[in-house]
Amino acid sequence: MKPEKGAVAVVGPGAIGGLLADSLRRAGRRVILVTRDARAAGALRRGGFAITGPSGRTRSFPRWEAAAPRLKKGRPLDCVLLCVKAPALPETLRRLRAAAPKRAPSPGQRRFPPVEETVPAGPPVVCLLNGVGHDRPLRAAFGGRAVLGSCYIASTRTGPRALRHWGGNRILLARTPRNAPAAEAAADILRSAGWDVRLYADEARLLWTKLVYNAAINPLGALLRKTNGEVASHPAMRQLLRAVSREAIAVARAEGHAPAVPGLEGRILRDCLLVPDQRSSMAQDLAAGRPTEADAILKPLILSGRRTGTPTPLLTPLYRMIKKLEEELR
Ligand code: KPL
Repeated sequence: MKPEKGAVAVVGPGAIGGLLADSLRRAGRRVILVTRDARAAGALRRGGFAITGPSGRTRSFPRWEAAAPRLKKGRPLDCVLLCVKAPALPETLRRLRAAAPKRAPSPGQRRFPPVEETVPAGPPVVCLLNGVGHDRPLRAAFGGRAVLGSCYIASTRTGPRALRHWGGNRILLARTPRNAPAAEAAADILRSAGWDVRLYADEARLLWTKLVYNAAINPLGALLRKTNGEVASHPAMRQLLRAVSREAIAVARAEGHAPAVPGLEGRILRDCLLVPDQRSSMAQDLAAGRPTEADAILKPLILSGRRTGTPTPLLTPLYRMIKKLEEELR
């Protein structure tokens, strides 16, 4: 007999989390949305949210099961998707640790590897955060259940309860000797909801490739208040996009994490043109007065540049300008 599909918790149902939640629900999963506060949870329970897909068709999903600010102890889960932004991670980890969900493996089901004493056994915890530097806290919190990854999905929050998915459906997950069963289980769950999931052995390279991608696209769109397509189409902005890409690629190479994608500079440009109306997550955050991911995306590249003697004449001022605006808009 086929085991019944268990529930998936989506922590941070924003532009990416909401999209993943919607796809899992349509694939027949019970999905629990975990929001920052009780008010947001209440709004989702009552009103749900609407998603406009790449074809322009809008679907509405009212009546979500939302549990804020934490998951109930002992609720059986097949997977936890951590979709919060980098600045919210420390607080989110504290909340999750306080109510770590458990799932006892049933006979015939994949077993999860032993984890640190302080960490209860449980479902894979997939983290699709932009930037680097979150690997340690995640492994400290979840041990071999932590699955780090990157997604190449263009999605925008167009209103408090509305999302727009412009395109892209690739998710890369790192499968290491320590987390292999969790990574494989998570990949199966996401694939069953229609995502193009690839497992990749070199976690650092996977994260640094997305780091370069975000460092090139996000700050420019945020500072210029332009969509990714506008940045890539305007001759002067495109020149800058290319130059920032080259700078970030040089830093990643010097750090020993050469991009996993050949010709990344051209790929960045093409991807921006493929989803011309998408605003980067940093542009969305800055416009909404939220803290951006500059410390997780730009700062590590600047520090690495200093360490390896790789100049960062563009990344450094971009970082400073974003931080200045962040401060002013707070
Ligand atoms: O990851 C993104 C982001 O906005 O953070 C991309 C894929 C670059 C889309 O803009």
